[in-house]
Amino acid sequence: MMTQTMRWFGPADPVALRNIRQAGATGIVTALHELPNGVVWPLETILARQSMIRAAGLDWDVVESLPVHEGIKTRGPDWDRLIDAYRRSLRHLAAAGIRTVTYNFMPLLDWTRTDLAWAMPDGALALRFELEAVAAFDIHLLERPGAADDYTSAMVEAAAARIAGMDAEARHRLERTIIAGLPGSEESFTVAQFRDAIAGYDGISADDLRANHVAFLEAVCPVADEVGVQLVVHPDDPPFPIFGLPRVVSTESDVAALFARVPNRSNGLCFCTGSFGVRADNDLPGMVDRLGERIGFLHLRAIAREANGAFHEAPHLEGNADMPAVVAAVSRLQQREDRSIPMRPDHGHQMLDDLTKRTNPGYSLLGRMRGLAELRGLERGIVHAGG
Ligand code: DNO
Repeated sequence: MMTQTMRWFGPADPVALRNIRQAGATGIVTALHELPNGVVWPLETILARQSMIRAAGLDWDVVESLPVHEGIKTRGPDWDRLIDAYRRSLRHLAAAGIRTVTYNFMPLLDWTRTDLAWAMPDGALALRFELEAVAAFDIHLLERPGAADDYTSAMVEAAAARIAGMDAEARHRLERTIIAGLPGSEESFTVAQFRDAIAGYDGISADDLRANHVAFLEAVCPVADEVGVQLVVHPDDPPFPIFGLPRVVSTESDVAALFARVPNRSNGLCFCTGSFGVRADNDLPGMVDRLGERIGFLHLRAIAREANGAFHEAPHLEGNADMPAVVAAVSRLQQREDRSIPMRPDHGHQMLDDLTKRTNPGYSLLGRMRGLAELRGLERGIVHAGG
Protein backbone atom coordinates (compact mmCIF):
# COMPACT_ATOMS: atom_id res chain seq x y z
CA MET A 1 0.00 0.00 0.00
CA MET A 2 1.11 3.58 -0.59
CA THR A 3 2.41 5.58 2.39
CA GLN A 4 -0.17 8.30 2.95
CA THR A 5 1.29 11.74 3.56
CA MET A 6 0.23 15.36 3.52
CA ARG A 7 2.22 18.48 2.93
CA TRP A 8 2.71 20.77 5.91
CA PHE A 9 4.32 24.19 5.57
CA GLY A 10 5.84 24.19 9.06
CA PRO A 11 4.83 25.88 12.31
CA ALA A 12 3.28 28.83 10.44
CA ASP A 13 0.88 26.58 8.49
CA PRO A 14 -2.75 27.23 9.53
CA VAL A 15 -3.29 23.46 9.22
CA ALA A 16 -2.04 21.79 12.42
CA LEU A 17 -0.16 18.50 12.50
CA ARG A 18 -2.87 16.93 14.66
CA ASN A 19 -5.44 17.68 11.95
CA ILE A 20 -3.27 16.01 9.35
CA ARG A 21 -3.11 12.99 11.60
CA GLN A 22 -6.89 12.93 11.94
CA ALA A 23 -7.17 13.10 8.17
CA GLY A 24 -5.52 9.69 8.24
CA ALA A 25 -2.04 10.49 6.97
CA THR A 26 0.92 8.85 8.67
CA GLY A 27 3.60 10.96 7.08
CA ILE A 28 4.54 14.58 6.56
CA VAL A 29 6.06 16.24 3.55
CA THR A 30 7.76 19.49 4.46
CA ALA A 31 10.81 21.73 4.13
CA LEU A 32 12.65 24.30 6.19
CA HIS A 33 10.68 26.98 4.37
CA GLU A 34 12.01 29.71 6.64
CA LEU A 35 15.60 29.30 5.39
CA PRO A 36 16.74 31.31 2.38
CA ASN A 37 17.37 29.43 -0.81
CA GLY A 38 20.99 28.29 -1.18
CA VAL A 39 22.05 27.91 2.47
CA VAL A 40 23.05 24.66 4.16
CA TRP A 41 20.21 23.15 6.22
CA PRO A 42 21.73 22.74 9.68
CA LEU A 43 21.39 19.28 11.19
CA GLU A 44 20.05 20.68 14.50
CA THR A 45 17.26 22.56 12.70
CA ILE A 46 16.31 19.42 10.76
CA LEU A 47 16.26 17.37 13.95
CA ALA A 48 14.18 19.96 15.83
CA ARG A 49 11.55 20.00 13.06
CA GLN A 50 11.58 16.22 12.96
CA SER A 51 10.93 16.03 16.73
CA MET A 52 7.99 18.39 16.38
CA ILE A 53 6.51 16.11 13.71
CA ARG A 54 7.19 12.97 15.74
CA ALA A 55 5.57 14.52 18.82
CA ALA A 56 2.35 14.67 16.76
CA GLY A 57 2.63 10.94 15.98
CA LEU A 58 3.76 11.47 12.39
CA ASP A 59 6.98 10.87 10.41
CA TRP A 60 8.83 13.34 8.21
CA ASP A 61 8.90 11.07 5.14
CA VAL A 62 9.75 13.44 2.31
CA VAL A 63 11.45 16.80 1.87
CA GLU A 64 9.64 19.08 -0.53
CA SER A 65 11.64 20.93 -1.58
CA LEU A 66 15.35 21.30 -1.10
CA PRO A 67 15.41 24.23 -3.52
CA VAL A 68 17.84 24.38 -6.40
CA HIS A 69 19.15 27.95 -6.45
CA GLU A 70 18.89 29.99 -9.65
CA GLY A 71 22.69 30.12 -9.65
CA ILE A 72 22.70 26.35 -10.23
CA LYS A 73 19.97 26.47 -12.89
CA THR A 74 21.84 29.18 -14.80
CA ARG A 75 25.29 27.84 -13.96
CA GLY A 76 26.27 31.18 -12.49
CA PRO A 77 29.53 32.19 -10.76
CA ASP A 78 28.41 30.80 -7.35
CA TRP A 79 27.83 27.31 -8.72
CA ASP A 80 30.58 25.57 -6.70
CA ARG A 81 29.51 27.09 -3.40
CA LEU A 82 25.84 26.33 -4.06
CA ILE A 83 26.58 22.72 -5.02
CA ASP A 84 28.67 22.30 -1.90
CA ALA A 85 25.77 23.64 0.21
CA TYR A 86 23.33 21.27 -1.51
CA ARG A 87 25.56 18.28 -0.83
CA ARG A 88 25.94 19.23 2.81
CA SER A 89 22.18 19.58 3.23
CA LEU A 90 21.74 16.11 1.72
CA ARG A 91 24.23 14.67 4.20
CA HIS A 92 22.38 16.32 7.09
CA LEU A 93 19.01 15.02 5.91
CA ALA A 94 20.44 11.52 5.59
CA ALA A 95 21.87 11.79 9.12
CA ALA A 96 18.32 12.45 10.32
CA GLY A 97 17.09 9.41 8.39
CA ILE A 98 15.16 11.39 5.76
CA ARG A 99 15.64 9.62 2.45
CA THR A 100 13.46 11.29 -0.18
CA VAL A 101 14.18 14.83 -1.38
CA THR A 102 12.05 16.65 -3.94
CA TYR A 103 13.29 19.47 -6.15
CA ASN A 104 12.38 21.11 -9.45
CA PHE A 105 14.35 22.63 -12.28
CA MET A 106 11.89 25.28 -13.49
CA PRO A 107 13.49 28.66 -14.19
CA LEU A 108 12.32 31.42 -11.81
CA LEU A 109 8.73 30.36 -11.32
CA ASP A 110 7.64 27.18 -9.65
CA TRP A 111 4.01 26.15 -10.15
CA THR A 112 1.89 28.86 -11.76
CA ARG A 113 -1.84 29.59 -11.70
CA THR A 114 -3.92 32.57 -12.80
CA ASP A 115 -6.94 32.15 -10.50
CA LEU A 116 -6.81 30.79 -6.94
CA ALA A 117 -10.53 30.82 -6.21
CA TRP A 118 -12.42 29.63 -9.24
CA ALA A 119 -15.92 28.54 -8.27
CA MET A 120 -16.85 24.96 -9.10
CA PRO A 121 -20.54 24.18 -9.72
CA ASP A 122 -20.88 22.90 -6.12
CA GLY A 123 -19.51 26.16 -4.65
CA ALA A 124 -16.07 24.82 -3.73
CA LEU A 125 -13.12 26.89 -4.99
CA ALA A 126 -10.48 25.48 -7.32
CA LEU A 127 -7.13 26.60 -8.74
CA ARG A 128 -7.15 27.43 -12.43
CA PHE A 129 -4.66 28.28 -15.16
CA GLU A 130 -5.56 30.21 -18.28
CA LEU A 131 -2.94 30.83 -20.94
CA GLU A 132 -4.99 33.84 -22.02
CA ALA A 133 -4.50 35.44 -18.58
CA VAL A 134 -0.77 34.70 -18.75
CA ALA A 135 -0.66 36.35 -22.19
CA ALA A 136 -2.57 39.38 -20.88
CA PHE A 137 -0.10 39.76 -18.03
CA ASP A 138 2.96 39.04 -20.17
CA ILE A 139 2.14 41.42 -23.02
CA HIS A 140 0.36 44.24 -21.20
CA LEU A 141 1.56 44.36 -17.59
CA LEU A 142 5.02 42.82 -17.72
CA GLU A 143 5.59 44.24 -21.22
CA ARG A 144 8.23 41.61 -21.91
CA PRO A 145 10.05 42.44 -25.14
CA GLY A 146 8.85 40.16 -27.92
CA ALA A 147 6.16 38.60 -25.70
CA ALA A 148 3.44 38.74 -28.38
CA ASP A 149 5.57 36.52 -30.67
CA ASP A 150 5.14 33.65 -28.20
CA TYR A 151 1.34 33.42 -28.63
CA THR A 152 -1.00 32.82 -31.56
CA SER A 153 -2.59 35.93 -33.04
CA ALA A 154 -5.98 34.81 -31.71
CA MET A 155 -4.49 34.61 -28.22
CA VAL A 156 -2.87 38.04 -28.57
CA GLU A 157 -6.26 39.50 -29.51
CA ALA A 158 -8.04 37.73 -26.68
CA ALA A 159 -5.38 38.95 -24.23
CA ALA A 160 -5.90 42.56 -25.36
CA ALA A 161 -9.66 42.28 -24.87
CA ARG A 162 -9.12 40.64 -21.53
CA ILE A 163 -6.83 43.33 -20.17
CA ALA A 164 -9.15 46.07 -21.42
CA GLY A 165 -11.93 44.56 -19.33
CA MET A 166 -9.90 44.47 -16.12
CA ASP A 167 -9.87 47.28 -13.55
CA ALA A 168 -6.75 48.18 -11.56
CA GLU A 169 -7.64 45.80 -8.78
CA ALA A 170 -8.16 42.85 -11.11
CA ARG A 171 -4.84 43.60 -12.84
CA HIS A 172 -3.06 43.75 -9.51
CA ARG A 173 -4.62 40.47 -8.40
CA LEU A 174 -3.56 38.75 -11.61
CA GLU A 175 -0.01 40.07 -11.26
CA ARG A 176 0.25 38.88 -7.63
CA THR A 177 -1.27 35.47 -8.46
CA ILE A 178 1.31 34.85 -11.17
CA ILE A 179 4.53 36.22 -9.66
CA ALA A 180 4.14 36.69 -5.89
CA GLY A 181 4.87 33.00 -5.30
CA LEU A 182 2.33 30.28 -4.50
CA PRO A 183 2.75 28.19 -1.33
CA GLY A 184 6.08 26.39 -1.33
CA SER A 185 7.49 28.45 -4.19
CA GLU A 186 11.09 29.39 -3.89
CA GLU A 187 10.95 32.89 -5.35
CA SER A 188 8.65 35.90 -5.27
CA PHE A 189 8.89 38.94 -7.54
CA THR A 190 7.62 42.42 -8.28
CA VAL A 191 7.07 43.20 -11.97
CA ALA A 192 10.40 45.05 -12.23
CA GLN A 193 12.29 42.23 -10.48
CA PHE A 194 10.63 39.63 -12.67
CA ARG A 195 11.61 41.51 -15.83
CA ASP A 196 15.24 41.62 -14.67
CA ALA A 197 15.21 37.99 -13.61
CA ILE A 198 13.90 36.93 -17.04
CA ALA A 199 16.72 38.90 -18.64
CA GLY A 200 19.11 36.74 -16.56
CA TYR A 201 17.99 33.81 -18.75
CA ASP A 202 18.88 35.58 -22.01
CA GLY A 203 20.91 33.20 -24.07
CA ILE A 204 19.98 30.11 -22.00
CA SER A 205 18.23 27.74 -24.39
CA ALA A 206 16.30 24.60 -23.49
CA ASP A 207 19.40 22.57 -24.35
CA ASP A 208 21.53 24.75 -22.06
CA LEU A 209 19.05 24.28 -19.23
CA ARG A 210 19.09 20.51 -19.83
CA ALA A 211 22.89 20.54 -19.68
CA ASN A 212 22.77 22.53 -16.44
CA HIS A 213 20.31 20.02 -15.00
CA VAL A 214 22.63 17.15 -15.92
CA ALA A 215 25.61 19.02 -14.42
CA PHE A 216 23.67 19.51 -11.18
CA LEU A 217 22.76 15.82 -10.97
CA GLU A 218 26.27 14.67 -11.84
CA ALA A 219 27.55 16.83 -8.99
CA VAL A 220 25.06 15.84 -6.29
CA CYS A 221 23.95 12.28 -7.13
CA PRO A 222 27.22 10.62 -6.07
CA VAL A 223 26.75 12.11 -2.59
CA ALA A 224 23.07 11.13 -2.56
CA ASP A 225 24.01 7.57 -3.61
CA GLU A 226 26.60 7.38 -0.86
CA VAL A 227 24.25 8.51 1.93
CA GLY A 228 21.19 6.65 0.60
CA VAL A 229 18.98 9.60 -0.34
CA GLN A 230 16.85 9.67 -3.48
CA LEU A 231 16.44 12.99 -5.29
CA VAL A 232 13.07 13.17 -7.01
CA VAL A 233 12.50 15.80 -9.66
CA HIS A 234 9.08 17.42 -9.79
CA PRO A 235 7.86 17.99 -13.34
CA ASP A 236 7.15 21.44 -14.76
CA ASP A 237 3.79 22.91 -13.84
CA PRO A 238 2.42 23.75 -16.35
CA PRO A 239 4.47 21.43 -18.57
CA PHE A 240 5.39 23.92 -21.28
CA PRO A 241 7.55 27.07 -21.48
CA ILE A 242 6.04 30.30 -20.15
CA PHE A 243 7.38 33.86 -20.32
CA GLY A 244 9.88 32.72 -22.92
CA LEU A 245 11.70 30.65 -20.28
CA PRO A 246 12.57 27.08 -21.17
CA ARG A 247 11.02 24.15 -19.27
CA VAL A 248 12.69 20.79 -19.71
CA VAL A 249 10.96 18.32 -17.36
CA SER A 250 7.56 18.21 -19.03
CA THR A 251 7.21 14.88 -20.82
CA GLU A 252 8.01 11.20 -20.54
CA SER A 253 10.85 11.58 -23.01
CA ASP A 254 12.32 14.48 -20.99
CA VAL A 255 12.60 12.34 -17.88
CA ALA A 256 13.64 9.19 -19.74
CA ALA A 257 16.51 11.18 -21.30
CA LEU A 258 17.52 12.48 -17.88
CA PHE A 259 17.71 8.97 -16.43
CA ALA A 260 19.70 7.78 -19.43
CA ARG A 261 22.19 10.64 -19.06
CA VAL A 262 22.57 10.30 -15.27
CA PRO A 263 21.98 6.65 -14.38
CA ASN A 264 22.83 7.05 -10.68
CA ARG A 265 20.44 5.22 -8.40
CA SER A 266 19.58 8.44 -6.57
CA ASN A 267 18.30 10.15 -9.73
CA GLY A 268 14.55 9.75 -9.28
CA LEU A 269 11.13 11.13 -10.11
CA CYS A 270 8.29 12.73 -8.20
CA PHE A 271 5.46 11.48 -10.38
CA CYS A 272 2.91 14.30 -10.40
CA THR A 273 -0.26 13.33 -12.24
CA GLY A 274 -1.44 16.94 -12.12
CA SER A 275 1.60 18.46 -13.81
CA PHE A 276 2.21 15.75 -16.40
CA GLY A 277 -1.56 15.40 -16.86
CA VAL A 278 -1.95 18.84 -18.42
CA ARG A 279 -0.51 17.37 -21.62
CA ALA A 280 -2.72 14.85 -23.35
CA ASP A 281 0.45 13.28 -24.86
CA ASN A 282 1.63 12.14 -21.41
CA ASP A 283 0.20 8.64 -20.90
CA LEU A 284 0.02 8.60 -17.08
CA PRO A 285 -0.51 4.89 -16.29
CA GLY A 286 1.99 3.95 -19.02
CA MET A 287 4.54 6.30 -17.47
CA VAL A 288 4.15 4.53 -14.11
CA ASP A 289 4.76 1.21 -15.87
CA ARG A 290 7.78 2.42 -17.81
CA LEU A 291 9.43 4.81 -15.32
CA GLY A 292 8.30 3.05 -12.15
CA GLU A 293 11.66 2.00 -10.78
CA ARG A 294 12.67 5.69 -10.67
CA ILE A 295 9.48 6.88 -8.96
CA GLY A 296 10.14 7.72 -5.32
CA PHE A 297 7.18 9.98 -4.53
CA LEU A 298 3.68 10.50 -5.91
CA HIS A 299 1.58 13.66 -6.22
CA LEU A 300 -1.93 12.52 -7.05
CA ARG A 301 -4.46 14.97 -8.44
CA ALA A 302 -6.52 15.36 -11.60
CA ILE A 303 -6.71 18.43 -13.75
CA ALA A 304 -9.51 19.07 -16.25
CA ARG A 305 -8.30 20.46 -19.56
CA GLU A 306 -10.28 23.32 -21.06
CA ALA A 307 -10.08 25.04 -24.45
CA ASN A 308 -7.12 27.28 -25.37
CA GLY A 309 -4.48 25.89 -23.03
CA ALA A 310 -6.55 26.42 -19.87
CA PHE A 311 -7.12 23.88 -17.11
CA HIS A 312 -8.52 23.71 -13.60
CA GLU A 313 -8.04 21.31 -10.73
CA ALA A 314 -10.93 18.84 -10.63
CA PRO A 315 -11.79 16.52 -7.70
CA HIS A 316 -9.03 13.94 -7.32
CA LEU A 317 -10.85 11.09 -9.07
CA GLU A 318 -12.35 13.23 -11.83
CA GLY A 319 -10.79 15.42 -14.51
CA ASN A 320 -8.64 13.99 -17.28
CA ALA A 321 -6.33 11.77 -15.24
CA ASP A 322 -7.40 8.13 -15.32
CA MET A 323 -6.77 7.80 -11.58
CA PRO A 324 -7.97 4.19 -11.20
CA ALA A 325 -5.53 3.15 -13.94
CA VAL A 326 -2.71 5.18 -12.34
CA VAL A 327 -3.29 3.73 -8.87
CA ALA A 328 -3.57 0.22 -10.34
CA ALA A 329 -0.19 0.74 -12.05
CA VAL A 330 1.29 2.02 -8.78
CA SER A 331 -0.12 -0.98 -6.97
CA ARG A 332 1.53 -3.36 -9.47
CA LEU A 333 4.80 -1.46 -9.13
CA GLN A 334 4.75 -1.67 -5.33
CA GLN A 335 4.10 -5.40 -5.45
CA ARG A 336 6.76 -5.98 -8.09
CA GLU A 337 9.40 -4.07 -6.15
CA ASP A 338 8.09 -4.91 -2.68
CA ARG A 339 7.96 -1.33 -1.45
CA SER A 340 5.54 1.34 -0.31
CA ILE A 341 5.75 4.63 -2.19
CA PRO A 342 4.91 7.85 -0.33
CA MET A 343 2.00 9.68 -1.91
CA ARG A 344 0.21 12.88 -1.11
CA PRO A 345 -3.16 14.10 -2.31
CA ASP A 346 -1.89 17.09 -4.22
CA HIS A 347 -3.89 20.27 -3.78
CA GLY A 348 -7.58 20.21 -3.00
CA HIS A 349 -10.61 22.41 -3.27
CA GLN A 350 -11.33 25.06 -0.69
CA MET A 351 -14.64 23.77 0.62
CA LEU A 352 -16.98 23.52 3.61
CA ASP A 353 -15.65 25.31 6.72
CA ASP A 354 -12.39 26.10 4.97
CA LEU A 355 -14.24 28.64 2.81
CA THR A 356 -14.26 31.03 5.76
CA LYS A 357 -10.74 30.32 6.99
CA ARG A 358 -7.31 31.63 6.13
CA THR A 359 -5.82 28.94 3.94
CA ASN A 360 -2.84 28.40 1.67
CA PRO A 361 -4.15 28.19 -1.90
CA GLY A 362 -4.49 24.54 -2.84
CA TYR A 363 -3.48 23.45 0.66
CA SER A 364 -6.55 23.82 2.85
CA LEU A 365 -7.30 20.76 4.98
CA LEU A 366 -10.77 19.60 3.99
CA GLY A 367 -10.31 19.41 0.23
CA ARG A 368 -7.08 17.48 0.66
CA MET A 369 -8.72 15.23 3.26
CA ARG A 370 -11.43 14.43 0.73
CA GLY A 371 -8.76 13.67 -1.87
CA LEU A 372 -6.79 11.46 0.49
CA ALA A 373 -9.90 9.56 1.54
CA GLU A 374 -10.90 8.94 -2.07
CA LEU A 375 -7.41 7.84 -3.09
CA ARG A 376 -7.05 5.57 -0.07
CA GLY A 377 -10.38 3.95 -0.87
CA LEU A 378 -9.42 3.55 -4.50
CA GLU A 379 -6.19 1.76 -3.61
CA ARG A 380 -7.89 -0.50 -1.05
CA GLY A 381 -10.51 -1.44 -3.60
CA ILE A 382 -7.93 -2.22 -6.25
CA VAL A 383 -5.84 -4.34 -3.87
CA HIS A 384 -8.94 -6.11 -2.57
CA ALA A 385 -9.96 -6.98 -6.10
CA GLY A 386 -6.54 -8.56 -6.57
CA GLY A 387 -4.97 -5.74 -8.66
C1 DNO B 1 2.94 22.67 -5.89
C2 DNO B 1 4.08 21.78 -5.74
C3 DNO B 1 5.37 22.35 -6.28
C4 DNO B 1 6.53 21.46 -5.89
C5 DNO B 1 7.88 21.90 -6.39
C6 DNO B 1 8.91 20.86 -6.09
O1 DNO B 1 1.93 22.51 -5.28
O2 DNO B 1 3.80 20.54 -6.25
O3 DNO B 1 5.57 23.61 -5.73
O4 DNO B 1 6.62 21.44 -4.49
O5 DNO B 1 7.85 22.15 -7.73
O6 DNO B 1 10.16 21.42 -6.09
